[in-house]
Amino acid sequence: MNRLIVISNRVTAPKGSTAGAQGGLAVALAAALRDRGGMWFGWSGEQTDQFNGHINFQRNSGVTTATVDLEEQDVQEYYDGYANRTLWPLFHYRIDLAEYERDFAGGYKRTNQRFADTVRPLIEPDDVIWIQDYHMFPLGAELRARGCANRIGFFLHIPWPPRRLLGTLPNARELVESLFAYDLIGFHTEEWLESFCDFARHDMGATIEGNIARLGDRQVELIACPIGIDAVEFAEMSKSVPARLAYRRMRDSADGRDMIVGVDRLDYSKGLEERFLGYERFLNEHPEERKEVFLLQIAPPSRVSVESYQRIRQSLEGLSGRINGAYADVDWVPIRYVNQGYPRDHLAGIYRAAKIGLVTPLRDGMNLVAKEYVAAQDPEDPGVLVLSRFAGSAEQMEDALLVNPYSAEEVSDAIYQALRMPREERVRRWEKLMAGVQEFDVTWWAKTFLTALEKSRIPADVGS
Ligand code: ADQ
Repeated sequence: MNRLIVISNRVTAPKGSTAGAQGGLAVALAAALRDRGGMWFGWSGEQTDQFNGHINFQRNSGVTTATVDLEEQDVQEYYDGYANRTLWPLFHYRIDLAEYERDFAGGYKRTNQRFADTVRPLIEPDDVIWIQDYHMFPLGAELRARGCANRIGFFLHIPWPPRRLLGTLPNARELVESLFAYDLIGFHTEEWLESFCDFARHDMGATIEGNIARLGDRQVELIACPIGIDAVEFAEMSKSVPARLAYRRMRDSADGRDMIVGVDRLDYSKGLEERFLGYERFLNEHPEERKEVFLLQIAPPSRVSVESYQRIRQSLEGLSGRINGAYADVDWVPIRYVNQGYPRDHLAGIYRAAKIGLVTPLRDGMNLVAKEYVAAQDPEDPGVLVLSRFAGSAEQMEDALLVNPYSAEEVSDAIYQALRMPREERVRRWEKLMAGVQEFDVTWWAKTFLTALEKSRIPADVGS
């Protein structure tokens, strides 16, 4: 089997023996790396005065990681700038928040060139290369320009925007053209894949036949390959001692009330404001339910140096404060709003204690919280997943209560329906959801993508 080189912005290979303490993605990629040998390359997360291309190699649990430090300007323009202020909002349909700055675009290109210069000497002729996510769109083309003829795959973890939105990005065509350097591009859903084809066809003049897109003398294969979680492991984790303790803590503090849970990075794409408003609507429309439920929203801050993230945080503080002020009683608070992260095993216990998992992003590439919530449930008495139709996971999770997250009425109705749902129906829905979560787990995802990449053609034209 050929060696595998995984390249992503941040490298999160497992450090200790408890794989469950890490995210599913890290677990799956680390497993593939252990099977095949190779390494995981990316940014260390550290800054240095001047970029020097020094690689820090480490070996943990059978996985080699290779990381480089970036200089401050790279971090500002490439990571905080183009990745998080330009591409992230645009690809989540928020052109109102997208900032188009030449410096960001320049820093993004420069940093990808630096990654290419640094990793190129580590690549052997038979290695298979797998690049992850929107931080690194042009990396494949940069490697080709350095004579790399290997199979190179790319996976996009976020949505692909509609062509009219993407058209607002200066140099959108250049960015998309660079993607034709890959042999295979993976998306979570058919919808994102079709949006890509739409732009490639209408704005670039590419031809699409089956799952192959052609542009000039280049061709790239496309695949919809939804990521999953490590389902068996997560279900096991929900029965662990820390999970049981977290479960007990929640049940005791709930004092007989039903808990609704939301768990998200604090990000405007996750629809947290709309979720609070939908819940407020529910409280308003069903006064008799008021003291029977509460919403636990766990939202650790992310990307704190970006202004739009500071604004959403302020707005949520205001909103939760207002709703609590309006509805709380001396012995009940409607929203418990918590800004910290929890270990995954605690989270599993919290999910299991919740009657409803409320997952209502406005746009999400996939959304793994929906899958984790399902995997953590008690098969005899499972909770109900309320899921946004605009999450990639909705394509696979039709047995959830699917809602339009922009409609406070729909969110309110779904909460009411979920609270009233008879146990038989909960079990029936959960069994179907769980079967999907188990079958299409994260190992399936990595295998499916890598198998397709192995089968894809060797590029004909390298170095142009
Ligand atoms: P994210 O936007 O980060 O990922 P998501 O898929 O929900 O979104 O993954 C979040 C992960 O962080 C989950 O595993 C969750 O358990 C964990 N997490 C969230 N809040 C936490 C907390 N308070 N404490 C501990 N852990 C917490 C991006 C895309 C998604 C896509 C993934 C994977 O935006 O659409 O599903 O990549 O491709």
